[in-house]
Amino acid sequence: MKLKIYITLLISLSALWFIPAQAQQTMINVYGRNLQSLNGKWEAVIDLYDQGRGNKIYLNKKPEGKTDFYEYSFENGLRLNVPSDWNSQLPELKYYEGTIWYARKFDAAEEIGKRRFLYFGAVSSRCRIYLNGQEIGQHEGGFTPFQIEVTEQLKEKDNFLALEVNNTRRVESIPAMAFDWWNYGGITRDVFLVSTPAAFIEDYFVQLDKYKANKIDARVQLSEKLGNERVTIEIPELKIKQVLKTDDKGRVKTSFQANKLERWSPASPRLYTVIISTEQDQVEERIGFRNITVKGEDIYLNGQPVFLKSISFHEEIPQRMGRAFSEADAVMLLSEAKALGCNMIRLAHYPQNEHTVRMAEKMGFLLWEEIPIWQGIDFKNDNTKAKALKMIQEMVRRDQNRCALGFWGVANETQPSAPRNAFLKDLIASCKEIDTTRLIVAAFDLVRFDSKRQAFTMNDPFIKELDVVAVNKYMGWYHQWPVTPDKAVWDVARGKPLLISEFGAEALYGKTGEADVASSWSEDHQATLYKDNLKMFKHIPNLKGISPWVLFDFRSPFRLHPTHQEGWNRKGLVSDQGYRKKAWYLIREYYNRSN
Ligand code: GCB
Repeated sequence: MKLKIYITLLISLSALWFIPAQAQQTMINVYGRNLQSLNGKWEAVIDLYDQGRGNKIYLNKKPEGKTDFYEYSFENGLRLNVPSDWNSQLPELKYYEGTIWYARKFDAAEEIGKRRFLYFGAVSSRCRIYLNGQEIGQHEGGFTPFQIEVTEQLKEKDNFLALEVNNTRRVESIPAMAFDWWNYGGITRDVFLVSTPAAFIEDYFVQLDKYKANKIDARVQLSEKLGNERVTIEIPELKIKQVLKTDDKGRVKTSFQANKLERWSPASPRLYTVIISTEQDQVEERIGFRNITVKGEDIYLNGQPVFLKSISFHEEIPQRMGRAFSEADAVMLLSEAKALGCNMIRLAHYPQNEHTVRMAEKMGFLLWEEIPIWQGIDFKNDNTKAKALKMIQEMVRRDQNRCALGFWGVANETQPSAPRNAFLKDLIASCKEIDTTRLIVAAFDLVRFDSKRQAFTMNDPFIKELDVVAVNKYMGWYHQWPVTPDKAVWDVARGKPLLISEFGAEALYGKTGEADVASSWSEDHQATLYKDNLKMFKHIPNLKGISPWVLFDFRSPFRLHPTHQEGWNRKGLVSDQGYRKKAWYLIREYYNRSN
């Protein structure tokens, strides 16, 4: 009997050994931890026909005997920067869609009693991770972070870390087969080796109560289910110190008064140092506090109705023709939005890197963050849904303490159907498992002109699930004016706040032309179209914000015109070279006026 148990145990243990771990739940605030950066130059091998895995390239073997040979080597070949996309690093990788192997060696000084994790800010769009010859994890989704514990596998010297990275578009992926931005591949965000105590502070949420101006809600979760552990939450500038004991699940939950609190707002982006500690661990970061709510057709920030002067950008530096990844990149993108007079950014169309989110908060922008449920998603596929539910949790978890985040976006331009409705409802539920304080929004492209009623209307039953309704409406570009802009009556999503989440037109910087001819691709036409749209906005009774599309020209294989587009979406208010177009000045004036 005993022998049988022993054998069963042995079999199940050996089975476990061969199953690669899925990436685990990520720890909160990785930038506040004890880190070793693994950024820098990595070796790389292009593997268009996916031969590397079969060849066990991740073993990184070298011939020893006279008859040995290996049809690969990571040495003396291609070297790629991490973080960065691969497309911008080599002309032949510009359009590359497939697999590239990345590898690097690193030492990791022994830290007795500590746990070690590999943390990836994002790898686009799926990967398998191998450490010292073993597959240790997989991840799918090119815009959210993941981590893998490597305490057992790590050596003091000469660790060999390899990643099999693939960016092939797939029907069942998110996004799916076609999308209006560049399909950048690679290890596009920071990579760290993180060191923590055995039981560490895995997760915490410290934010203002949704409705109260000075009541802070906090919860902390330890990595282990340890009861009766002391957890301290401190906000020294507010003279707050809460000492609590964990329950038997390793959690604490509390609310406390913060009477002298100055709330965060775009005009005054006040942040406080918050320190969470246990006997073994301590994490700190700057956190802000604000209330964001909806009442009727209004959005309230700190109890005051607010008009959202937003803009969108992709995670791309146009001049570099590559992904944005650093704090300096974040400053460049956000400074242009600041100059425009914005109080909000719609991060298009996926969670962008943490540098951007944190810098936006510091500089005073509200944020709308969304996962890339962008047209063409296979809503009937349960696997796709599982990926979406995980992805939204990865996004919400990472940014749950950023008070700048006011809006979780669940979809962009989806068409009503029972499977879509069920999918998006589950997505909202998945988001709310973590955070119920932000406003839920989705962008639709379903506004039509009803000629009988002589009004713009929209029919999508899903809007009842949302706090804020957003519409992308390209009047004068994809849609012709049925009436003059000053006569355009809107009856869309009445009873709820409405945002125009996209409008605009393409213009090639420096091109002059007829202001009423779309195919002039001129700044003059773009400017006229902006003027017309701004006129129309006056007649949208529940309009609570606008977000022109888009701040910068961005690269997109959608855009086929050989001279005016050249693989660029030219709807930017700022050109690919960083020059402001005429329409930029119109929006700046509009934003400066509408205080
Ligand atoms: C849209 C999409 C956006 C596109 C834009 C365009 O409606 O949401 O991702 O880039 O239109 O330029 O066509």
